[in-house]
Amino acid sequence: MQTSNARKRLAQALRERGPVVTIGVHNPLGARLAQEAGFDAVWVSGLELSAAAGVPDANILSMRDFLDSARQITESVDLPVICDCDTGFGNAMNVMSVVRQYEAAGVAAICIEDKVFPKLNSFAKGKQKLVSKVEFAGKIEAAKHAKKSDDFTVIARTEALIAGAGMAEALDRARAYATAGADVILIHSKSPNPDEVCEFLSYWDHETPIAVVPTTYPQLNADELHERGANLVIYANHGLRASIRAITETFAQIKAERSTINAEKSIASVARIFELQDMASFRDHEERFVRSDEDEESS
Ligand code: SPV
Ligand code: MG
Repeated sequence: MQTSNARKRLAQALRERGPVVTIGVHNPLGARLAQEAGFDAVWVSGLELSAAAGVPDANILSMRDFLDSARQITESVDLPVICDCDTGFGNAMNVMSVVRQYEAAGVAAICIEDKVFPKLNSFAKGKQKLVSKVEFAGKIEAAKHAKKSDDFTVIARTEALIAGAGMAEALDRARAYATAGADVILIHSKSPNPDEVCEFLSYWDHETPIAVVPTTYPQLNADELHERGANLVIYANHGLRASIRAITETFAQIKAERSTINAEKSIASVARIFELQDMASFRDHEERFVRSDEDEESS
């Protein structure tokens, strides 16, 4: 169960400048696997939530859809939960409502990005349109104004490099968002190598911690990114990609062999599912609390 402790832990780790290493999830099962693997936090990915629903990552799912998933995940793990909130689902007023609801749901952090609504996933071909710097700074100030706890983290993500607006624009926006009160700046990049992100990090001259999403540039590990100035490293979608590969192969094998005899060797057992559902404590509680008149008569 998520508590204010998890929120505090994340805020503290960021104050100590990390590295905080987090992995993308879209449901409580993924979050439990992330917790078991020892990640510092989970990233509730808009791409993963959308893909799991079978729709593009383009604000097809609603804020309520995202929030419902965030709440379920928050209730299932002790880890800090960092939620991708796309553009904040509207203008600064929508952002205020988002912050109030996500904070009430117990999440540790939200991330909003400086693109127009509806957004399109950063790796999708097509125009990536930015809102103005002043408009987005207003959204960050609104988020900070709406939050109740000092430990609730507001991450401002600039898509300037994604939109092809250049390094100077990315830095200018990041500085403006830091000045507006963002707790973390996320610099996103779709470059096939870490050079532009490292260049950004080398120029960064604010105290505000930096988050990176090394999806297209896996050449540097989390510690190497940290050495270059990144404080929060988000492996945004690797669980989803691992599961797509595993399910595709297993389904093909079972279909081809018309049997599960070989597939059994490479898939999780039912006992493992029960473990992840915390079946043992369920059965323990069932034993203690579920009673009937027949039990009474037989005792
Ligand atoms: C997500 O995981 O939804 C993200 C990261 O926002 S990305 O897919 O790289 O845009
Ligand atoms: Mg996203």
